[in-house]
Formats: sequence, C-alpha cells, structure tokens
Amino acid sequence: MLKKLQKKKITKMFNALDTNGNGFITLDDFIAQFERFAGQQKLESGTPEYNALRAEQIKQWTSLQLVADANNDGEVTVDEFINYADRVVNNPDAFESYMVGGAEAYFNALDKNGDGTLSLEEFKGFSALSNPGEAKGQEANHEEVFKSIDVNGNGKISRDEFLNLFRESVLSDNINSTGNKITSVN
Ligand SMILES: [Ca+2]
Ligand SMILES: [Ca+2]
Ligand SMILES: [Ca+2]
Repeated sequence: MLKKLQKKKITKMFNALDTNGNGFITLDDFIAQFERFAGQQKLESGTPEYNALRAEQIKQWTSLQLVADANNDGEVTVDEFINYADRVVNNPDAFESYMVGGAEAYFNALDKNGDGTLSLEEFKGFSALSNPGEAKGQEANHEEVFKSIDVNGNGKISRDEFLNLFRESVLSDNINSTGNKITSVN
C-alpha cells in the first residue's frame, strides 16, 4: 500500500501528466508535454535527441496505458493511476524501467553540452516539464533546489544525483527529503 505522502505525490504527478487538465491522462497529454519541453529546449524535430525523447515519451504512454488503463478505454483516470503506482512503487524492477528510464531520457535532453552533468542553466529547463501554473513557483526556487540536489557542491548535478532525486521523489515518505521539492508537495 502507498503511504499517505506517497499517495499525495502520485496525485501531484497525475496532475502534472494530465497536461490539458481534463482529468484523464491520454497520449495527447504525453505528446503535449514533450512538445512543450522540446520547444523550451529548442530541440529541433528530426535531430537524434528529439527523436529519442519523443520515442521515449510514446513508450512511456504505451507502457503506462498497458498496465494502468484497467478498462482499456485509452484514458487513465486518477484512480487507475494510483492503483498502478501502488504496484510500481512496490516493484523495484518496474520502477527502474518506467520511472527512472524516463528520467534518464530527460537528463540526456537537458544536458545540452553533453558533459554528463547538469549546470544550473541546464537544470532550469526542467521546469518545462511542469504545468505552466506550477512552474512559476518552481522557477523561483530553482537555485535552492539545484543546491540541495548538488550534494557535493561542485556546481553540477551528476546523472546519479538526478536519478536519485527521481527515486527519492516518488519512493520517499519523508516530507523533508529533497526529492519532494521536484514534486513540490511541501
Ligand atoms: Ca488530459
Ligand atoms: Ca481507463
Ligand atoms: Ca552539461
């Protein structure tokens, strides 16, 4: 069973994925999220990064729909999503392939200069993943969030630091953990 805070975070995540806010997650939401991110990152269509991320996004939807869309109507409701998350969070293999796989594709897209780390500037692109309304608040504390993720204080976020943040953001039931800052529940 999901803990109370986890459930709250999963609901937040649902709202973030429901890009057009109609109460269902569909392929359109995934494509819209990708397009907003691609636009913000100035990814040009046809480039390898663009294609890889778009393919990853569609794969994410396909795998989500396969396991979460219980009545198979092409829409994932919040209840379907929570039931699904309950299973994923408690299954490390599924979690790594679905959630962390997606996070890694975004890390690669954010890492503009391809040095395997994210600078503060590169990290700012992360806000494009949030709903426009939510992104405002996040913009303000980017620097603070960046510093708390950059554990060794070298001014860069490594791949591991980024992926750990994702794991923590979903799995942790500690309200004070850094991962909560990206799902902004506190
Ligand atoms: Ca939607
Ligand atoms: Ca459904
Ligand atoms: Ca970089």
